[in-house]
Amino acid sequence: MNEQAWKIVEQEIQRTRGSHLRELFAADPKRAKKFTASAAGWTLDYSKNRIDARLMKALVALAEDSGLRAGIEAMFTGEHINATEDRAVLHTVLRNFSGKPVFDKGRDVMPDVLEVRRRMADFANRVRTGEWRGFTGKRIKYVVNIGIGGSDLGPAMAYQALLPYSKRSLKCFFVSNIDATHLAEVLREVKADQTLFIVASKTFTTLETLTNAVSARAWLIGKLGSDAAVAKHFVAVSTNAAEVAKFGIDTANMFGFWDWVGGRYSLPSAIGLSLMLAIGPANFERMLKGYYEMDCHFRTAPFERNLPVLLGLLGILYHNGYGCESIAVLPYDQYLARLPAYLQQLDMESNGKSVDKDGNPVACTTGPIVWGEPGTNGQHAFYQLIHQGTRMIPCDFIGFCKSHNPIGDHHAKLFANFVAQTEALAFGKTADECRAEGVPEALVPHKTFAGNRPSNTLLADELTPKTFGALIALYEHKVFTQGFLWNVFSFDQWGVQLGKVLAGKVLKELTADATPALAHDSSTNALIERFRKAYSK
Ligand code: G6Q
Repeated sequence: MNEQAWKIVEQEIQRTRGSHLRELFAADPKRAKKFTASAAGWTLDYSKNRIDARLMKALVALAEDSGLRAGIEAMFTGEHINATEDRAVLHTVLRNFSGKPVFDKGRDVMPDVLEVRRRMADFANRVRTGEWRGFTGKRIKYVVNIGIGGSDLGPAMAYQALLPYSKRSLKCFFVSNIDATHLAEVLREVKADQTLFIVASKTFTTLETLTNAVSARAWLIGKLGSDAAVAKHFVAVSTNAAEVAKFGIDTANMFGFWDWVGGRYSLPSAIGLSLMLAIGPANFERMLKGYYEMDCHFRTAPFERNLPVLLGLLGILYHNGYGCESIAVLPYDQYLARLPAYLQQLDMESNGKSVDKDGNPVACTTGPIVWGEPGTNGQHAFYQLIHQGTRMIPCDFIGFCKSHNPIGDHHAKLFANFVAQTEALAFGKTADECRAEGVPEALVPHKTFAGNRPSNTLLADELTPKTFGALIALYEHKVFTQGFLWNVFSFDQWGVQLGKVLAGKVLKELTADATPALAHDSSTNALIERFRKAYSK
């Protein structure tokens, strides 16, 4: 971070540290209006944060003086900002509706992007209309996406989020874990002659995905009695045509993407094929347009009104200014139940870095711990700690004015909880208020709420493909903003790569016929020996 600008932020934090949100709201009736900004169907009310105008100005100056504007342009224009892999970071072109070219290594990438999307739409339409049939001539009723990490979390989360827009006669499942239970339980739910498997893997070398895909293929052939069935029941999404062909999937049934799409940013690419099958190409495009609207906003809006930049700066305020280690994401919408898990990967894999772009240890902590559950469930579980625990946990509350399921007064009750929680966190309850309610003196300390606990409220009219796309782009760019200010490389993931090779050696030792000479520590050796004994029985 720009040291000079950060010093000023710190001074402003010192100045405002003693203020309570109760006083800040009382002093300024226009506070909510002052600290609200909107874009792409979303309104961000950030007034219930420990901020005032001067502190916000200092934060915005931090972004400006750190060169964020140029950083954003570098990403959108295809500079190789993923330097450790020497790659561009161009997930934004997957939803570029400007009609303008975008270049990587001197080549316009837009024609390829549009061509893959056209092929995806064509395929999705054929499956959805029943033109594409299974090996025995039956319509496809089940789609099983086999992938993990970035090739799973996005489509799985989005399928659930956009269920109201999906074709209900087509059911999607997502298999990721190498634990055979995951695959086995899904296979119990589907019928081989009506199932389409999508093997989704950027590299097409990931152990979990290939193991699951091989087992799924054996199951299918076993059920349908012919190797020829694979052509009608397996398609692939990958950047690696050679490995796809080696696996036995005709590359005519492969949907490609490119090394400049990071796994956790790949939902709008062909990795979203299962989602497109479910919601149809038109809704998929509406989702992309939501992403695009937020992209344009991020690229052009002044920082003081720029939603991703504001979210990023407020996160930095708490993370680096107040030492908060985690943030809670609390969607008040059951359809967004998997959003916290998705954002966990997006944020923690991108900014969980401890060296800066020059390879030196970072000067400040990076990457918050992201967690959460949908409201109101979380209220009956972990909110206690947020309200009265010893830690400060900034929260993002996400909600909608309208419900897809307007049954009775459910939605008003949900919304009442959504709003009331942010109010209670901000204002708390004083000891005097407790006494006025007749709380016995001995219980007053237990029933007092300090308040002054920060939250953002993100509100849209309705969860639609468009507002959904805009929401995901908002968080992508928030993560970009923070990674840029922390001066870390947000688009590599060497820790994940490490995991991909670690298990290989142990696997050989677990399954070797002859007892291997084990040279690990005594704990690891004992665990391997115990497994070998049980495995050989
Ligand atoms: C995402 C990560 C990681 C990746 C998975 C799956 O940004 O790189 O989660 O998506 O490891 O990788 P493949 O798609 O190559 O199978």
